[in-house]
Amino acid sequence: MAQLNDLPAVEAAARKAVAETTVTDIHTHLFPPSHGELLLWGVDELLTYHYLVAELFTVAPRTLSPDDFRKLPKPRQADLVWEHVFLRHGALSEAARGVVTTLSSLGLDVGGRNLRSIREWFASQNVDEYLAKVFHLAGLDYAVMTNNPFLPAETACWKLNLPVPPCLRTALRIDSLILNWPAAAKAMKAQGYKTSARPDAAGFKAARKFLADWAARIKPLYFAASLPCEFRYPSRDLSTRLLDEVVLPAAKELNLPVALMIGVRRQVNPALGDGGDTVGIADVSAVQALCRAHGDAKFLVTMLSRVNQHELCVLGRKFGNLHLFGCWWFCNNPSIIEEMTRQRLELLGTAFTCQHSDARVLDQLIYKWSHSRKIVADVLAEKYRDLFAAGWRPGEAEVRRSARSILGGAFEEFCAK
Ligand code: FIX
Ligand code: ZN
Repeated sequence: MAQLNDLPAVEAAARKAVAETTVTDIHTHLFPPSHGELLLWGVDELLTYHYLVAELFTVAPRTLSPDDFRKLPKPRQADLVWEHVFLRHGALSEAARGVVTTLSSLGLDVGGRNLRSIREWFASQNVDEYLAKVFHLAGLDYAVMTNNPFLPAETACWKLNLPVPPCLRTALRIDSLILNWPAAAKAMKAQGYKTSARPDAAGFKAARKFLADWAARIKPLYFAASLPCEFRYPSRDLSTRLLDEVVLPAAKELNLPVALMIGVRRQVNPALGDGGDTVGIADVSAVQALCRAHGDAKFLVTMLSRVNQHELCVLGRKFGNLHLFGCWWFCNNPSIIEEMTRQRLELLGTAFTCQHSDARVLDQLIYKWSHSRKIVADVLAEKYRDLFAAGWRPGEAEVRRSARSILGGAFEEFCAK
């Protein structure tokens, strides 16, 4: 193994490794092109991303209400975001800069600020070819979708057995099964399962069958749920019984990890739709209790609050059935990605997944990964600089292995164990 023998070589190798490593994006809200309008792409979807719509209403004139905004056609909504967030307020936020990075990476003249010509370019794109182009530009092997078996718009597509490109993998999204049994029971009943609003043993048995059937249909890499910051385990809430008697038995049976995304406070401002959610400090000991109570289950965990990160990171070192991933949502900002990645490398080595995109719009893969790669590259270079100063002499392959580990390799290893 050729060793790297000077500091600049080690740092350059770390940056090169992160820049060139193929990434596995373990959580997105993308869909196959064959699922039609479920897959969002193009400049108008980029501009009306709920992050940017929320920003719009921090600067928009009071004469513009979210209700009026939502009634407008998508291009008109995009025009308003472009005008107020970009042209009048300078596009400095991470979400706004993201649009600029994406358009520039596609070779479009964003500096000219001509939205009409940008729109014309997108109108000339073929979605299947464009999907391949975006995955190539972002440097991804595959991305994991969010597939909700309780939503008729989604289940209808799966029951038609439409084509799914290999670069898109599935995850079974089960929030309502944990948080809202009556709604989940109703949806399962509509699909022919013997469930009722009363959470009983027969209903739980049917729900386990529902999960197994959907797993057989779409072959998910994991079950996933986002949970509120008030989530507690164990508790007297029904959620504890649903985890213990439905979700975890089904997951263990299928040897699938359960991804928990914890810390959201949904709909503090419903007028903003998806942009109306916020963050709350969650209870890390709920994760601790789950890992202990279900030592034979695998947990993928990310938390929304910056305040929870250190405690969660330490916990990540206590349980082999716990894998931490991503700088989720309100943590997906350069200053916090840097802090979280440094802390995780210091406490966990490379046994974590440093980021996921959470892309809701296909094109976002381009900026979410180019922005994160840069920060992760700087932090990894810094850590290798310190390791080199201590006397370790890594080879280039070893550095590449570390980069791949935190960009998807460790996730695949965890899922396979
Ligand atoms: O629960 C989730 O998967 C969240 O990522 C979304 O609900 C959220 O709206 C989002 O898009 C975050 O980036
Ligand atoms: Zn998400």
